[in-house]
Amino acid sequence: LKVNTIPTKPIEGQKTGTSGLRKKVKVFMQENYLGNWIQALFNSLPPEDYKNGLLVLGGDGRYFNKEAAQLIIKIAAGNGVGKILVGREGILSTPAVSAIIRKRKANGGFIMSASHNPGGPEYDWGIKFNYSSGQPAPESITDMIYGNTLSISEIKLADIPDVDLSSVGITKYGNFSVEIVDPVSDYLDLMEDVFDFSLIRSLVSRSDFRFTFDAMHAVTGAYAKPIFVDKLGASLDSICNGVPLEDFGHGHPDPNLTYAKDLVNIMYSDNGPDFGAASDGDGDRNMILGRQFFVTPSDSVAIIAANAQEAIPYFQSGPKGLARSMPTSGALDRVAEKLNLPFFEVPTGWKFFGNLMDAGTLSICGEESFGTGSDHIREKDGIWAVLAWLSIIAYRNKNKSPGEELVSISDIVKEHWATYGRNYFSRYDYEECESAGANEMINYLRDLISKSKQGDKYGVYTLQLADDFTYTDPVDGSVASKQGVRFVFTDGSRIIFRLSGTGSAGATVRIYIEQFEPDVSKHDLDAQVALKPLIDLALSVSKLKEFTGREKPTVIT
Ligand code: VG1
Ligand code: CO
Repeated sequence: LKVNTIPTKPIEGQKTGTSGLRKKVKVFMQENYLGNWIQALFNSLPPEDYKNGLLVLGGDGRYFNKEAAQLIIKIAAGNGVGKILVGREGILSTPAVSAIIRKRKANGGFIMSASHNPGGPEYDWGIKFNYSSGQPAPESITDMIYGNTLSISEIKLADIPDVDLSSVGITKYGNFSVEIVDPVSDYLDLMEDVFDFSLIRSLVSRSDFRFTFDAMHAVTGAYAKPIFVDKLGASLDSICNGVPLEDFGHGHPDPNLTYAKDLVNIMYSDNGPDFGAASDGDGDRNMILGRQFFVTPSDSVAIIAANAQEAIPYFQSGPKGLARSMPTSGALDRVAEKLNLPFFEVPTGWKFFGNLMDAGTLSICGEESFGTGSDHIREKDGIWAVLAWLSIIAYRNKNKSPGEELVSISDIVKEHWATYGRNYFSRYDYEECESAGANEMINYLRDLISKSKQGDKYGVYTLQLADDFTYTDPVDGSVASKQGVRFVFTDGSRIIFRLSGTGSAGATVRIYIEQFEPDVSKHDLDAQVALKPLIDLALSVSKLKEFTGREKPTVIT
């Protein structure tokens, strides 16, 4: 194998955020931009992690993935990787990459995606590296990659032709080989191990249960038909926007109430389906809707955890432990308490769950940002969440004869609230603010918490604690600081502020608002109504309008 050494120079700003490196496509298309980062990654890994090793490569089908795949394959070969497994047409969802790394005992893998960010020549591209147990690379590695991007001087590029990604099979180039794999089969095998597919089929194929899944023209388009239609008996027309497109059909593939508007309209129409779900660009997020009913992601993970043991074979001996990211509501905490399970609160971003899973103390976890998953892999998993919900509903209805009224999603959620209380939750996003104002606001809040003390009054609320969240990983002792400014009040209410680490332009401010309501007679309020006093408090405490000039959020979930 001939390897060419291409001279290069460092390029500023290649620091990884919450989940990989994300920039506008045009930034990635600059000469050597992607090549520098990939080479810096190899410069950061110990040689035994890749020399003659096995890596996985795939992505969400967005614009620029095909060119990027060819470059990544050549740099991998140039650095002495033995074999690379690539999803056909460059397609692999994030959860599928994690599953394949684990199943094939690969050293790691690349995911070409900017997740829920829009795609196309004017929009975003991104790259993420996952490690040998399928988890996103820890900060110790991503920091080293960043360091190496600042001193890089050459890229090692194998002199091989572009690889045909369109059909399954192995091609050898000296002692390097490329295997194109079906994007679905390993992942589907895993789902069949985790869930009872015949139980789910008994629900999905009922004539009195209507299911709809919106793939948002993103990567789950490749998975939805083989899984929901071919395996589980859903009708073909239950899949919407089921073909992955390079620009996601001009959409914003983020499954929430704002960007998945088509699905929301279907679910809130008269006589809509019983179950609606959507997933994001790379297939790791999910939104679950019942008929005229929205399940918040924070409630979703709590309800899955509470019902997992009876409805999902993978959890038949009960989950080992539960965890959520800090801004996610405390609904899951109450389930952990009742089931007497170990419980963890980690910073935003899936990479913090992996160590706990590897240590055997965590099975089910989630984030408020439409991320739910378990230790079957080391990423959040959109289709897994849909299958988990279908399992719970199927289990609850398995003895119902045709025509008998089925237990619905809203019945299950309301029952859960009656048992555990309801954690009202909402997130306000202010996207693409001026960075300077957003940073000043966070600095102002940091200053405020340093001066505040327990017992301070904030309107009707009394302060329990205010801090900038710090997490010490119980497994490896690593510390992540400045993970979000939080005000926790004595009744358990919280307001939290952080800046997004996944945007590609300006700064996105996120405000998270939560209030616990034990009283069943107050569980039927609209979250915006129930939380109004706290939302007003969050806006006034942060002086958000003053700092950012924004009157209204761009997205409310
Ligand atoms: C956001 C979410 C976070 C999630 C991350 C990656 O990060 O808040 O919970 O883990 O996206 O999700 P941030 O820093 O923008 O708040 V995905 O679907 O992009 O892999
Ligand atoms: Co995603």
